[in-house]
Amino acid sequence: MNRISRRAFMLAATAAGAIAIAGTVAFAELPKLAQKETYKVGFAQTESNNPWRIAQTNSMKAEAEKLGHQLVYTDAAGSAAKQVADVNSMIAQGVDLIFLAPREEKPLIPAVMAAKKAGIPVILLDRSVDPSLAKAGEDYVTFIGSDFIEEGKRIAEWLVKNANGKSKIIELEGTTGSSPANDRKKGFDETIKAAGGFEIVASQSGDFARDKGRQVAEALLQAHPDADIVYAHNDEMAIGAIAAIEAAGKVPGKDVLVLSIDGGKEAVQAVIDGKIAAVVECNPRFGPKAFETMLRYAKGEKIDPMVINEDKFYDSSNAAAELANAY
Ligand code: GZL
Repeated sequence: MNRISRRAFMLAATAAGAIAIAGTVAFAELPKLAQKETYKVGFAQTESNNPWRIAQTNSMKAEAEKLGHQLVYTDAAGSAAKQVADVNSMIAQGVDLIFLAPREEKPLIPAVMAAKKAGIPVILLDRSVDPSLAKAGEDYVTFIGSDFIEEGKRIAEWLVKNANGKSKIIELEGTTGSSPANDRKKGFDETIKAAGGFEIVASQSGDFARDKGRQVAEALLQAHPDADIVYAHNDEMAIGAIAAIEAAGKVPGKDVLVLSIDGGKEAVQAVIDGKIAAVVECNPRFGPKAFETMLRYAKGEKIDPMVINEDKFYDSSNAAAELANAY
């Protein structure tokens, strides 16, 4: 404290709503964002291993460029530990705000808290963190993304109406510990259980990946030859499962119903081709809403704890008409 007295610093820090602890300042309140022409913002992406993530990244980069903001982009290549390091690097670079798509709900908590302590606001995109460990409006500004429980519920409700006697489900889960995997399972499983007449014969992670999804589907189809439904938490695993079903000498859409979430062009085309029965969209085009939310926050507007993206629904009734709009 050689420039100003310690007492003056403590008074200033307290007035700013921060708690001065043992000489360092931990922000008790959410860091603010000053209004200015352009910003230096971080986007800590979890990985780029599928069309959904690539579409999300492209949307963020395009919007940043359109608005003239500097984007510090990192790709954690599927490692939560690297994603934490990526966020810490952005903090060290002194970015104004961080957009974070946390790979898993718990390991990214230290990164969220480190940004808060450094006085840098965080907006969660697409995936969330464990709400018992960090809260919107207190530790980060908001979560922008889909309602994953609703996505699982919607695909289950479609199945209940259209199963036509099929009832034995293989569930291909997304990345273990991620909020989309946790909540798509919760929404689907609870709805199926309440409806009655179905059995989830196996449920295993394919890590949101096409080849892992195919391998897991192959193993589970062999272990459960009576399975006649595959519910995949994303298109990549659904398309992998189609290959597994065909490798087993069965016809997707006829012998085994395939259900998915994401709604990319390849999956919507598979609906047209009769290989996927239904897909709930999970819109990856975050750019406009992400930066709009950032600017609203800078203006001091109250931001809801969750800013939910609306998701479309595709089945044989609308897939052909909607294909052009799919990402
Ligand atoms: C969902 C997103 C998921 C997609 C997958 O918001 O986190 O991650 O559904 C992607 O395709 O890997």
